[in-house]
Amino acid sequence: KKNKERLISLLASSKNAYISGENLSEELQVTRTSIWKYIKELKEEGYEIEAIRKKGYMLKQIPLHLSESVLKWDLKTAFIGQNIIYRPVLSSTQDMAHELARSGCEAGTLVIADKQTSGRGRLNREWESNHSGGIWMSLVLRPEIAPNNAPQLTLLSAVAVSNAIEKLLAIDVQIKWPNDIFLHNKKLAGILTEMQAEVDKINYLVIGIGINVNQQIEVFGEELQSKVISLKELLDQEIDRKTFIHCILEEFELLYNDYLENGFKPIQKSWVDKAYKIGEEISLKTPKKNFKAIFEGIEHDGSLLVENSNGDIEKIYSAEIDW
Ligand code: BTX
Repeated sequence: KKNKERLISLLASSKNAYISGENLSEELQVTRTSIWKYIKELKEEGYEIEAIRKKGYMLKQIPLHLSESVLKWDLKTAFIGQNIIYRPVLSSTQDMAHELARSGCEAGTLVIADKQTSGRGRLNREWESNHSGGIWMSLVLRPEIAPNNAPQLTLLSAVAVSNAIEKLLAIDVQIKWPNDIFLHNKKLAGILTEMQAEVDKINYLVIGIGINVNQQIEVFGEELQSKVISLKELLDQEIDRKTFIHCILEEFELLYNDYLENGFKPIQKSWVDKAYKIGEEISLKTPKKNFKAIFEGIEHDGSLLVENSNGDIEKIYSAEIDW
C-alpha cells in the first residue's frame, strides 16, 4: 500500500511529463511487473494514467471519488489527517473514531465516509447523511488541556471550516453559536465534539464535521429542505471534495497549533468576527426563564454573553435560542 502511495506521489511530482517504468521501479525498488500491477490497480481506482511505450507513464487526472490514497496525496499537514481511514459507508464516523481512539490511534487520525447510516448531531439528534456528496468526517485529538476547555475546540473547528470555505470558494459564511455554519440563513455544516475524559485530563476528543457540499436539496427530508443549503446549490457547480478537505485540514492544523501555543484569544476573535447575529436581539429560553437579550459575544470558556434588558451582561452555558 505504501508503495502505491509513493508511486502516486512520483507520478504527480512529474507534472505533464512521462516517467519511464524503469525509473519508477528503481525509485520504488520493486520490479517492473509490480509497477505495472500498481498502475493497473490505480486505474481501477479511477486514476487516469496514460502509458506510452518507450516513454512511460503520465498521470492525467486523479479520481473525483474519495479513497485513502486520493485523500493522502499532496496533503500538506504535519499530523492532522496524516492517518486517514476512508470507508464508503459507516454507521457514523464518530463511532469508528471512538473505537480507534480507544485502541490508541495517533492524534490527528481522520475517519471519513461517503455515507452514514446513523449520523448524529448533538443530544442524539439525527444528522442526515445517508447520501453521498457531503463531507462526513471525524478527527481524533489528544490535547493536553483542561476538560472544561474542550468547547473551545468546537469553536476552533467552526473557524477552521469557515476559513477554508472563504479561502477556497471566496464565500463568506457565518457561525451560529455554538457549532453551526450558516449561509444565507440556512445550515451548511454542523460540528459535534465528543470527549472521553477524567476529572482533570482529556483522554481523547472526537470532533465530527458534517458539511453539505455536492448534494441537491431534494436528498434531504422534506422538513429540512427549507432549512439547509449545500455549496453546490449555491454555486451551481460540483466542488472537488478532496481539495476542500485538504484545505480544512491544513487550516485546522494552523489554528490548532496556534491555540496550543497562544491560547484561545486569537480563535475567540476570529469566531466573533464571523458570529451570526452578533449585536442583534435574540430570544433565549433557559430552565429558569425566557427573555430577550442582545448577543454580545462569547466568553473564554465558549459560553454565550448577552446583555439583558436591564443592561446587565449574562453568561449563558446552554439555552434554546430563537435566532
Ligand atoms: P446539531 O444537533 O446542532 O444539529 C442537528 C440538526 O440539524 C437536526 O436536528 C436537523 O434539524 C439538522 N440537520 C440534520 N441533518 C442535516 C444536514 N445534513 N445539514 C444541515 N442540517 C441538518 C450538528 O448537530 C452536528 C452534526 C455533526 C455531523 C457530523 S458528520 C460526521 C460526524 N459523524 C456523525 O455521526 N456526526 C458528525
